[in-house]
Amino acid sequence: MGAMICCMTTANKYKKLDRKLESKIVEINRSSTGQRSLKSIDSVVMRFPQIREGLKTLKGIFEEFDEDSNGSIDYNELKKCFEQLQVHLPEEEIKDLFHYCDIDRSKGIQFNEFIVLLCLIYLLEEHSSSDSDHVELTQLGKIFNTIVEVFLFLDKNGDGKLNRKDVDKTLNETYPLERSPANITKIRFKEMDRDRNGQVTFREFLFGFLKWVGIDEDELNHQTEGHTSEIDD
Ligand SMILES: [Ca+2]
Ligand SMILES: [Ca+2]
Ligand SMILES: [Ca+2]
Repeated sequence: MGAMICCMTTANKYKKLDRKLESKIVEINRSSTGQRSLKSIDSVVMRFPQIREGLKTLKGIFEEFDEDSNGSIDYNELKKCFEQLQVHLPEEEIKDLFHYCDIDRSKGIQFNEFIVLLCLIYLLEEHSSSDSDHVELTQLGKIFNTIVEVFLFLDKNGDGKLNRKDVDKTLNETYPLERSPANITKIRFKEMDRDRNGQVTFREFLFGFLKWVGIDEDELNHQTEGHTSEIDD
């Protein structure tokens, strides 16, 4: 516990962002009641190919902004990325987002962290008045909306975070069998809850979900740490 004190300021900033996202999710939840297309884990899993396709588009964007092709986007590359996507945020907020998404503290935004970052920006900026400013982000919106839908499917009480008990209950209702997708999801849930407090925030969910969809294993992620890419295009 004592060791945590040194990270308090950062932790507080994370909490602030967590709360911001939480209320955003609650807001989306309220406004979308009655138009849910996901009714079971099966219907969630059936979306995976579509989500993977969307992620491929994102991979292209990631590579475009990773100017030195070292497999991660550093702070300056991120600032350029925001400029291009016409995301206007104060320096301080960009810094916070950068650290908030650099979950492995590797001093750079890797592909999975980049997806999380864009998704957060999309959610937090979505309803800004000048919609035409965010053409690219809006195009990406489809995939982010789907991810939010999955989250809402699991967030039965609609409080913007996932509780272990609720998730287990939901999944047992839909799938009582042991080797069911539900059981796999339970294991996933455990993985998602990074700080093991029994709750999964949207950020925790996003990282876990990307793993679940399979971007860590498949062709989307050919990160070669320590090597520079030999493919030149
Ligand atoms: Ca880079
Ligand atoms: Ca990182
Ligand atoms: Ca947690």
